[in-house]
Amino acid sequence: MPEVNDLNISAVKQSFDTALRAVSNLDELDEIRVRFAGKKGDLTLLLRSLGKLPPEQRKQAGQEVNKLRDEIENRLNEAATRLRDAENEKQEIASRIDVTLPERGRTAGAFHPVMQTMHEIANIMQGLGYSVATGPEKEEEFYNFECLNVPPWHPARDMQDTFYFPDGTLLRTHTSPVQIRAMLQYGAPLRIVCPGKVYRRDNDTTHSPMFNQMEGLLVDKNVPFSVMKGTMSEMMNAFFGRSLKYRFRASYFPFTEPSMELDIECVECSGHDEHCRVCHGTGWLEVAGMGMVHPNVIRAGKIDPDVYNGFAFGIGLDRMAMLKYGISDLRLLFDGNVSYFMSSFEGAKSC
Ligand code: 2NM
Repeated sequence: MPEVNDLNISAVKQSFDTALRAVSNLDELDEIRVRFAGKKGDLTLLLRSLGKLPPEQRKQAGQEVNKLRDEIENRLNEAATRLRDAENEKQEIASRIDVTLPERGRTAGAFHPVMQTMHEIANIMQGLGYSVATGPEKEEEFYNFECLNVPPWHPARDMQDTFYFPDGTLLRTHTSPVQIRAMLQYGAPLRIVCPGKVYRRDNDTTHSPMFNQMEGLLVDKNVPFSVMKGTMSEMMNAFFGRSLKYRFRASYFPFTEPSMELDIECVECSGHDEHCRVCHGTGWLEVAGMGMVHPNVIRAGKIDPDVYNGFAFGIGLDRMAMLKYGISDLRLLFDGNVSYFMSSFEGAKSC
């Protein structure tokens, strides 16, 4: 049984001092409060044992224990305030936004290969003085066929080839109607390219019911055939980034006379691979149709065909994108499955 005397009081004071100095958080402080100021704590024991002192010592010892109790309580409260402030500050610092951190990386979006191709060719043609013109995808038979010298009995007008609406309008089968509209709106001379979506009733491994076209039209006085050939070859050279071999073949379109088709050397094998998957061993790729614009078409554009002539061309942007970017299957351009493109990460682990 400890006796209440100077030694015991100062022993409690000393162990409180030591304990308080070691405290680093509020939980530890609570333990100390229980140990010293709690119901069964050291101070209570001291107070209880006062009764066992001889009466002449009791008063002084009582005063000292009370003094110690006040001191312990004050210092516990002080420590609580200090620790609470420290913890608040720690939390506040942890939740602070560090504006000096570098920004998180962000992956940039990318153009679809067909749109990339569309922009590349439009830019090339703008370099040759052409403007870009656009028009409606839902068209009138008049602009899509009539003005283009396609007679009503022509098989291209057939329900089998064209999407018609019940009211007789249709989804344009080419962007040529935009060129008629441009001739009517701007007259001659004229240099335009018309990129955009076109629609045909076709759906197999090499044909999509919607595809992208770029047509071009130049109307001026005394436009020679050679300008058409030079324009087409320069355009292809610029697009593929090298000087290619060309082959112009006689062809037929209702809206041009004479008409040609353009073959370029195979961009995959240059004619050196008899098993080439792109040219199938022919060495040539059919890339464009063109011709000198038919006088009836010039006239439909309200331009005098005795004063003005010109040439026009059409190219399929989807096929151009596939050739330039090595895309082997047309369907890859139109479905949302990107796994084909992800396979270009060499050695990537598939999980
Ligand atoms: C082609 C082939 C040949 C063409 C004709 C016209 C217009 F409207 F000026 F008469 N635009 N595009 C044309 C000519 C298109 O695509 C294979």
